[in-house]
Amino acid sequence: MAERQYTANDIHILQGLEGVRKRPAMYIGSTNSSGLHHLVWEIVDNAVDEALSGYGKNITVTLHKDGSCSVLDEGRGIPVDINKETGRPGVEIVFTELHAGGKFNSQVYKSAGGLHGVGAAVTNALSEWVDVTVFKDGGSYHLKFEKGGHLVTPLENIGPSKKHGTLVRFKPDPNIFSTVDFKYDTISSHLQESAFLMKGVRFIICDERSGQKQEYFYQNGLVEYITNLNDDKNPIIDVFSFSDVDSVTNIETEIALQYCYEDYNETIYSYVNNVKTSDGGTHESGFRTGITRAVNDFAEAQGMLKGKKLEGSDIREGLTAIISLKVPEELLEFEGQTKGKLGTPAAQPVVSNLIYNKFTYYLTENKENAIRIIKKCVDSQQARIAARKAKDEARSSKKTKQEVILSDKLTPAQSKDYLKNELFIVEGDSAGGTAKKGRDRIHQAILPLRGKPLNTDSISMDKLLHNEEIATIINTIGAGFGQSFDIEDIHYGKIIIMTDADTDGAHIQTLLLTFFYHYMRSLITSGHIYIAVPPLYRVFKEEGKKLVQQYAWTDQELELAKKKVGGGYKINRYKGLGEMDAIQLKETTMDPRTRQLIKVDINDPFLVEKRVKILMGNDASVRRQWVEENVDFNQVDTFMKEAK
Ligand code: TSJ
Repeated sequence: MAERQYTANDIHILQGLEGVRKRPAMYIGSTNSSGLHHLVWEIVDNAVDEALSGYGKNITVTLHKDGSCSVLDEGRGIPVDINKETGRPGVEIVFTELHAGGKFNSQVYKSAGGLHGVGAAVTNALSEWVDVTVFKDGGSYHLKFEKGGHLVTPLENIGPSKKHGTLVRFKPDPNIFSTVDFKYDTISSHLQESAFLMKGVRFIICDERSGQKQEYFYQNGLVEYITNLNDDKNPIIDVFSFSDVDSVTNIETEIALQYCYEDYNETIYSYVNNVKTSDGGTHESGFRTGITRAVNDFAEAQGMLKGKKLEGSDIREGLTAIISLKVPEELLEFEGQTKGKLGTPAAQPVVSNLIYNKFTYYLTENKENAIRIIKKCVDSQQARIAARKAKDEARSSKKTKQEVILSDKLTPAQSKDYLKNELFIVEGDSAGGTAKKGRDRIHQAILPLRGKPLNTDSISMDKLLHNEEIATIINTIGAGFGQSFDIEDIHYGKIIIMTDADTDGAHIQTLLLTFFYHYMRSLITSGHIYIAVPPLYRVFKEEGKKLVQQYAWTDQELELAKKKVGGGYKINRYKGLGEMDAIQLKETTMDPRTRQLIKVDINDPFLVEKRVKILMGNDASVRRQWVEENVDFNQVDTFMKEAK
């Protein structure tokens, strides 16, 4: 292909990509591990759109040894002909113009929701290089970009091919991201989730770094999604599922649900145009009101209620549900900081009426199942009423709360402004003592855990509940647990797990998280659980009477700290919290002005379930291995750093 002149248009485009490099977080949310993986989702979304248009059933993601990632589809291939307006090939435009994808794509439902949908140009802007090969019309075509989107090899025909499809390989720019390590588990579970949502599309992941490989293909979509989520539970009914297109709005709704015994949580995941809506929205609230009305009306008609209506929470206990909507573009509205909440008003009555009608019909047609479900709901209702009564009695009795529940291990905070208070759950008595000295006594409370009982490999969740340390945690938090957990009663706004940065510490973290996940889930979902991040190094030097020092949390920061402190420095390598004195612990790990906290943000259902299953399982060696491989103290794809 002939060389082109540099035009004003090219300069404009480079400015656009330069803008992405200047403010990456505006486009991909962050530059940590979560942002890194957004680069993959952008590319995969394009391949998925092609598959959903009916072209190509297989999508393969490969993680290469050189740190690059490639995505291959079997679609029509990105157009390579010259666009009249710009004089440039379509494929070049896709990778250089922000939001260019839509120009070519005439689908009704675009997978653009939330943070997704910013386009392949964003991945290009944030990559060291991007290599694109298009197979179509009997030929193969290639082009390559480098250093944030500079076209270094313009489109050329590189010979005949019988294939059709698109292959995009890119290497993220380490100058942009705090980590460029693609996580197999993160990508694998994202692809599995996509496969559940898009029945008939096969997703394949190959990790050439480790040799791991997995294929996901579900002909029964959401039914298999639920079955998978509940595979260690005791179901009350077979999965109930249906789909419908609303004739007025053209909103397409697909729902699958199942009730299980011995499960006191509700697990509801919702999606819009195949993108997860983590913060719910109008479709989820429609689902809630609709199913509540259906069960109440049916139970009342059967004379099973004795006058007392069931509350929504009674009806959702033990319920697992997936709600997947396809909303036409002109009706799409997202809300909230992360755009993870559907705002489309029409979705509320559409979903509410649909679930009401379908579930009422189901209950009528499946009497035995209906009775089992309603019994379970009435049990929940009675447990809720009993818990409330017990609590009221405790309140009106003479003893103050403090007298009843405070453990002698707890060093309490002085303030009664509960939501401003912080509870540090600290590994080990000795670190607990240091934390006690370093704390802000007004707002920070310290609860030391004796490492040992939590630390043993053989501990099961069941034993954990009878564990004295856990009982103390339950009492200290002050809001009950399991069925009777009431987040309104928590005594702390932040609950901060503070352990050594080693395998034992990781194990304690995961045990506690697993415990919270099962018995106080709303603590996690409403963002009250945090993990403290102690530094790994202190670099210091005494200059006369002056102490020059820098803390470092990563090896990268260590190098920076050495430079900042300058020659003649000494290094402390902290192997545990116990090696810090109270002042050091305060300024690095506890003081809100200087510490780093990781907010536990469990967003990925499969990573959570996988983690929980492994941690709850009886095989200690599998568990230990998993913890060693997966619990990374800077793991920011399942945990989110506190915004500072
Ligand atoms: F955009 C991208 F680079 F990220 C990307 C796009 C990455 C990958 C892996 C695949 C794709 C992609 C795009 N696969 N298939 C397509 N299809 C089109 O761009 C296309 C092809 C033909 C026609 C047509 O109307 O003939 C229209 C479109 C949108």
